[in-house]
Amino acid sequence: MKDKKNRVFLIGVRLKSISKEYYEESMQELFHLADTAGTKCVGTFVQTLETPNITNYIGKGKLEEIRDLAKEKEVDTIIFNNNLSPSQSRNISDFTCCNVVDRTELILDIFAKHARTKQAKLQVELAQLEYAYTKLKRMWKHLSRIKGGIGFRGPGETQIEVDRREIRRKTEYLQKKLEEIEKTSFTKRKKRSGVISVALVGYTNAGKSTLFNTLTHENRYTADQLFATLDSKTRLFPTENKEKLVITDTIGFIRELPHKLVTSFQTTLLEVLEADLLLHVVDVAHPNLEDLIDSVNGVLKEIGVGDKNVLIVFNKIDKMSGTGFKFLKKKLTGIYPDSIFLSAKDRDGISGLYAKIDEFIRKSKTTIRLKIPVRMQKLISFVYSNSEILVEEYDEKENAYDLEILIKKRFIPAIKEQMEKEELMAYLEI
Ligand SMILES: Nc1nc2c(ncn2[C@@H]2O[C@H](COP(=O)(O)OP(=O)(O)OP(=O)(O)O)[C@@H](O)[C@H]2O)c(=O)[nH]1
Ligand SMILES: [Mg+2]
Repeated sequence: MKDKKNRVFLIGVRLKSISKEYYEESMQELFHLADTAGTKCVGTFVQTLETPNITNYIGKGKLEEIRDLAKEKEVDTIIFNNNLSPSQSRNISDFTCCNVVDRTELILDIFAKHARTKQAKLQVELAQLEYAYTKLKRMWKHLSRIKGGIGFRGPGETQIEVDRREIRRKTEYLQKKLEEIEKTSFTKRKKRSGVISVALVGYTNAGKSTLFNTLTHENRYTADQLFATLDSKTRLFPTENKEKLVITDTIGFIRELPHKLVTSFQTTLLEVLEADLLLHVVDVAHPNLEDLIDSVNGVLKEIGVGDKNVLIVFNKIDKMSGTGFKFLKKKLTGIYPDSIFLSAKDRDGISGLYAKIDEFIRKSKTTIRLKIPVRMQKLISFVYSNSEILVEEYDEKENAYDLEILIKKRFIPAIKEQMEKEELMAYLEI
């Protein structure tokens, strides 16, 4: 979907177990995705089924209707709100003479369109390969089922094995390249490890980049599009008590994105993994915001974010008004006590965010005194690179540094461990 606008149909199969409202909203999201991908939607079809049709995903009658209308309306691509198996894609494409794209492929297309940096491009390529690999795996399962397994070693399998090997080889190559890029960002992150770091996370289009710009006076690209941001960016931003802080804007999440694809962005997401505080940005005007919060929490869990400090930022309050909003605000504050309401666009409520961040900084750092013998070089360099030295004296008698430092509380257990090993606990004053 590059130059000219493809005319598309959007197709969804709602399983009976899923509510109508939820599904309608998810079709709305598909519409937004299709629009972001640069297509022109000229029709939408939704069919409710007990289970998807194995051959065509949707019913044959519906597919006939789609085929006839596609011809009449000059539609060349049909986009599914579900993920299809390779054989389903092929069957539908053969029957309708249209290009068939499933939900994940559409998202990957947007990723490819929006990738600017080398890192983002590599990550997208990796994600595409991961998805191709899963599809091949499903195709192989399907083939072995229809051919009956025993004695089956036909060309189909051989080709799939060759393809799988090729994909694996390329995946490894891309991972290596990404690791090289990661080495440089690791050095940058290490340099900042004494500074409090905050990462913006949230559903795509929640307003993360807008908030990033508001806080840092940067001019990062923002748009009413899904996945406008693919690469992460970190900047210093001053707080009211002049404490140094870095903030990172990063890729948005979306529900039902296959697990593997998220991990392709692991390098970008490292900033999230290592942040001291996460600001989970939520579009408060979204009709299904609690679902979105849950899916973001699901992705955070998947990428290995444990029990980090998270502050929920309900954004876009300028779009809300009246008693409806008053009730919603009360309800949300009840569910998420550690939350804040603001508008990143017109700065309303921003001072409340600063106050919360200042409170977090106060809680997360502490002053300690410690005496480290000069021979403990490793501990000395750890302390010097991860804290702010307030007082530094050299004790000649003991050949040790006498220090007063301001340090993040989370580093204290590591220091304690080292001191314990050398039986120097008396040298530590917390
Ligand atoms: N009305 C209103 N619109 C906002 C606000 N914050 C962001 N937006 C709009 O919401 C859309 C998405 O904003 P972005 O900052 O690009 O969102 P994002 O979370 O970075 O999105 P991705 O990078 O795509 O994941 C843009 O059209 C913004 O102008 C706000 O406080 N109020
Ligand atoms: Mg963004």
